[in-house]
Amino acid sequence: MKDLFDLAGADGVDRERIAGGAVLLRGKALAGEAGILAALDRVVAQAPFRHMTTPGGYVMSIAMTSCGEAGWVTDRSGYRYDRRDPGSGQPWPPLPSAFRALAADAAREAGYPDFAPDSCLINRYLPGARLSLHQDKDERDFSQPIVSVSLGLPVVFQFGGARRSDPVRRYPLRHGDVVVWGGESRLFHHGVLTVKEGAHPVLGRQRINLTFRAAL
Ligand code: MD6
Ligand code: FE
Repeated sequence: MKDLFDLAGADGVDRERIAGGAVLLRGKALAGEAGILAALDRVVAQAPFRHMTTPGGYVMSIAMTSCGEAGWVTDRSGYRYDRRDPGSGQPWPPLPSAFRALAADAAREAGYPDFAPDSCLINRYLPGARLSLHQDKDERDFSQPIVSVSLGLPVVFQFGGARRSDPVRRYPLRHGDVVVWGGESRLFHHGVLTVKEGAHPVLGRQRINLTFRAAL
């Protein structure tokens, strides 16, 4: 669905408004790809991916880790942001400068010049993993957007509305795509369909999603 907001920037990145306050920047992460992937390896070496348990007792199909001042965690007691990695008891690795630069640049391009993330949640999907419709509402300040970076295998992103029963639209997300999301759609329901079997030329048999948040 294209509208008047859609245009290609000087860098050739295609901008598509997918809802009020939400913009899809196709291929935005590609220019800095090598630096992002090197930083990702360093974070994961320090804070490995793990499968967390939901408050209801289900083990998530997505493996997660975080970096920044706080990381998103879930266990039997609930969802929250925690300043320490529950796996190690240590603080999370700091936000790499390459991560911070990409998040700030994408947010600015989408109309959020003051985005100051203090957390990056890193999700790893192997083929068969999915994320059911949810709202991101554990952050303190909903005036700040979320910046979401897709790497590796493609997936279909589902984007609904304020109510769970609202109609859902679907957007394919590929390696390097960035979604910036805030304003009137900040609390809209969303999720991803099951990642299909495949092998990405750079990342292999997985999809990685980075979501930057102002959590604390
Ligand atoms: C994913 N993303 O793309 C899951 N949440 O793997 C999210 O749940 C998400 O992409 C808030 C804002 C952007 C997102
Ligand atoms: Fe989310």
